[in-house]
Amino acid sequence: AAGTGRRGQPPDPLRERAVDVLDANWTGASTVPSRTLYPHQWSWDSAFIAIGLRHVSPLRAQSELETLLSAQWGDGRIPHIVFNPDIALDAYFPSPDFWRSSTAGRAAGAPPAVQTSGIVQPPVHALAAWLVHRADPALSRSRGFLYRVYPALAAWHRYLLHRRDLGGGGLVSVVHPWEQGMDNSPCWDAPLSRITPAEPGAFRRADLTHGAADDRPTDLDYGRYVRLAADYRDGRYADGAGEFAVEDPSFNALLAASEHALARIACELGAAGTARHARAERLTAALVGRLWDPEAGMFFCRDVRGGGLIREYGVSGLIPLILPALPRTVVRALLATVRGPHFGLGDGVRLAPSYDLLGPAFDPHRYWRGPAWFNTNWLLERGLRLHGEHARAARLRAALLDAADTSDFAEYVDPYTGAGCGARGFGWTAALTLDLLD
Ligand code: 9YW
Repeated sequence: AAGTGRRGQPPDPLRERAVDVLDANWTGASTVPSRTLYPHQWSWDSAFIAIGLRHVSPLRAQSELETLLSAQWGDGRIPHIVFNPDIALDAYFPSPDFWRSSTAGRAAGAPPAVQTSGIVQPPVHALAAWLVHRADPALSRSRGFLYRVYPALAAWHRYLLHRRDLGGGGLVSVVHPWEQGMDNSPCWDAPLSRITPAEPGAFRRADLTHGAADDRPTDLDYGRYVRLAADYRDGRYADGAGEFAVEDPSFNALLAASEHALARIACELGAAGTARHARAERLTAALVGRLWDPEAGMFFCRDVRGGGLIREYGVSGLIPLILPALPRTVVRALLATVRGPHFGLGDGVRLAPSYDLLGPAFDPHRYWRGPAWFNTNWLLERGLRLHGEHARAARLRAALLDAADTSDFAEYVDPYTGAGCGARGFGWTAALTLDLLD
């Protein structure tokens, strides 16, 4: 696509560079988040990547989601990683020989021919499928795209709602910090502190070969991640028994948004979407009922195995802004928190940090403990627009485009300086740049 402008416009250099990143990360059937750090297919990355790819190649965007769904398990779960068999085992840890999906996951219906992880990631997929369809409805209809993905997406949501309501209040629990996607967020510190870490000698981190140690989770974090994942695997990926179970605002808000999208998909296929819209509204009400703290004006995580609400201001608690049925009082209070001292959006920082600027654990460079990420800010931009905050949304959009440009599509950036951290040429950063440009 290099050198071509959109709709007769002159070529936009940022757009061309974003397209180049997605081309470089494309493997033929899906897109890797990063050639160096993450050389396989990741679940929520692929959803965000498809949302951007639809502006370049709706066909590739459809394939991205179809490839992911072809690795779905019989119980409905969409695994967080689909491994590329051509990549060396030691390029990423934990590798397929750790997860052992085709044997340990057999009872849960893991596919026999493709290797995957056994945990999940946030359900952005139905939202992505709907947006991809809308980019080229004629192509989508001619390929039966929605007709084919709808049952898989419905089974995915069913898995989450039926097997993962570990708190019994109508919300989904994550059973590992990697499932929520914000790996080392301070929100996990309390529930993780109860987990006995795996022995340091029992595994070898591959991430430190490509990423700076100061920008990454610590060895102690990794010991606990490994312990939790190994226990889940050794229990044959059955749900309910694990020591870690947390209801997270972002994960559940994305499920509700995707349930609204699934309702639209059902309508497009000639069925009624009413029951799905109603379910999305019930999820929204459960989010408010179980995770909203009116005094703080914030959604918090709930530690299902322990101490109730975890009063840490993680960016996850702002993501419910994407929901249309959020009560007006909640919207108003949440918007004040976005602008207030904990996140400082538009007043101190141009991009929302992943964690509380005032929090004792805040670190502007360490992964999900402070840096600003593009996917969470893209979601916030949508939320601001949805609730009529157009000027704020426009400023956030401009800041995102600027940060993507100057950081060379970094994985995350210092929220104060915009300096890039982690991998460059990062998949969802490039994809969401394309979406914002269109
Ligand atoms: C890891 C791929 C993934 C993202 C997660 C992010 C990181 C993997 O990278 O996790 O090995 O730490 O936290 O959200 O999907 O980009």
